[in-house]
Amino acid sequence: MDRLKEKFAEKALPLAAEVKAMVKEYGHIELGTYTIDQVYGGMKGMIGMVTETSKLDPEEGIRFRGYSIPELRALLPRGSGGENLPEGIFYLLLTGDLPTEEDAREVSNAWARRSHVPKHVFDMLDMLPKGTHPMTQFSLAILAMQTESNFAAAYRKGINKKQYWDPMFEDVMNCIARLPRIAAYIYRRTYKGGEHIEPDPKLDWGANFAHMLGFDDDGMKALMRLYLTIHVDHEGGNVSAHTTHLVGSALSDAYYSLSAGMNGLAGPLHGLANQEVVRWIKDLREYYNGEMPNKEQIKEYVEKTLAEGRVVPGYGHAVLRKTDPRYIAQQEFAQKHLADDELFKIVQMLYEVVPEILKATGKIKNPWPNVDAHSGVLLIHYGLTEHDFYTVLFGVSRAIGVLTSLLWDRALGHPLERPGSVTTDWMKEQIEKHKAKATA
Ligand code: CMX
Repeated sequence: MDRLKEKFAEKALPLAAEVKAMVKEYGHIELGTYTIDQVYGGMKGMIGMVTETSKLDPEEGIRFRGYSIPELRALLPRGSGGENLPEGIFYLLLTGDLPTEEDAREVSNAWARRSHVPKHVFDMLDMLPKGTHPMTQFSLAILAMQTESNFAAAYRKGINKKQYWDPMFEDVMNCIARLPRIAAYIYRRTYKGGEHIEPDPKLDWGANFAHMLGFDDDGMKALMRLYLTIHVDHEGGNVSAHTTHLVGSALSDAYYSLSAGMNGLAGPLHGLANQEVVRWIKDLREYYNGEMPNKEQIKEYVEKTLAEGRVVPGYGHAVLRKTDPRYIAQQEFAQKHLADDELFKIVQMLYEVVPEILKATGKIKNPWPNVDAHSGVLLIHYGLTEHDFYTVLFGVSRAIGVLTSLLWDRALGHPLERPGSVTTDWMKEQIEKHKAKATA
């Protein structure tokens, strides 16, 4: 067994026993109540699952295994260019421990060894119309890799449920290792005439991804490491994480589960918002004849967007109530590397103007920018201008969080997920009963 797998087993199996005993003894303890508002409102704030890898605080933002983004920027191993290696955060999410440089290097090497994508995946992609959205291609390619699932093969043969985590570990490692190659293939076939670039196994995971996309400058490699690190995980309830968890709860393997999760990430209220932000800014500029807009014009355009019943992409969040620390991390990167970039200046102006307008509506719970408000401007600066591709980059990173979580689900023996549902007639009956009780 490799060192990382052994370490995972050492951490996960005792916790599985502990959780089982804990639920047996304390399972009856109540955690809170919930309201009709929450049931109709997308279950926001209702505790409904356990996710070991990260926890989101509305005011402070995400903590990965207890560490905030500013803390991790200081603590995780770095690549050249100063940005953290995504391999490091994977190690942290998987084991709960901070990695050494050697640990991160081992993950890099393991992923390089496991990165071979079966030919039929490329053949399948080549059959799709060129104009197929990159997220559709990405989800299909992940699904096409299901032929490789160790978990599905082991289940078919017959496997003790205590061993589920073992083939799932293999699937998770293999799947993550292959995603940059698949994503780069989609990018090159869609936008670069199908001229593909072979991987360079000497490079770390993020740098190799930039290389296969066709960007060999150090700035883009550093950006890719940052990008792939900060997008990994956002606790369990967001659409991509929850979908992966839900589908996986039927013992669907890592490929089925991740492909489903990516279909959720492809929605404009979730990961697709990163492409929508760039489209929206482009439209804004066109509206003002391609000129650099001033704050008054931006204000006018935001108000026009709201009046048309549309959302301002990149702003708001279902849990966060402050500026997203992932936005701040990207803003700091921009201030360091592209302070004079025109698009960055627009993004900065939006930050000054949008929150006040959203607050004034009186209904938007979080007027502050989220991660997607900033990522496009950085990518465009380094030449990755094809914004329909941006959510695939998000997906490559998000796979790390949702798949490590899925592995923990299998190790801890999480069951089939099956919440109750009711009809509006049932709800009306409850309201009548409540009213009768109040007047009795
Ligand atoms: N622009 C305009 N209206 C917004 C808004 C925004 N940025 N954010 C919220 N609202 C609206 C909602 O649509 C809702 O309107 P109705 O009452 O008319 O239905 C109202 O304000 C209340 O919404 P909320 O409780 O504040 O927000 P939700 O938890 O329902 O939704 C989110 C959260 C992210 C979907 C929403 O803020 C939004 O649509 N933002 C723009 C899209 C975006 O940036 N998504 C990316 C999120 C991060 C990610 O997952 O990647």
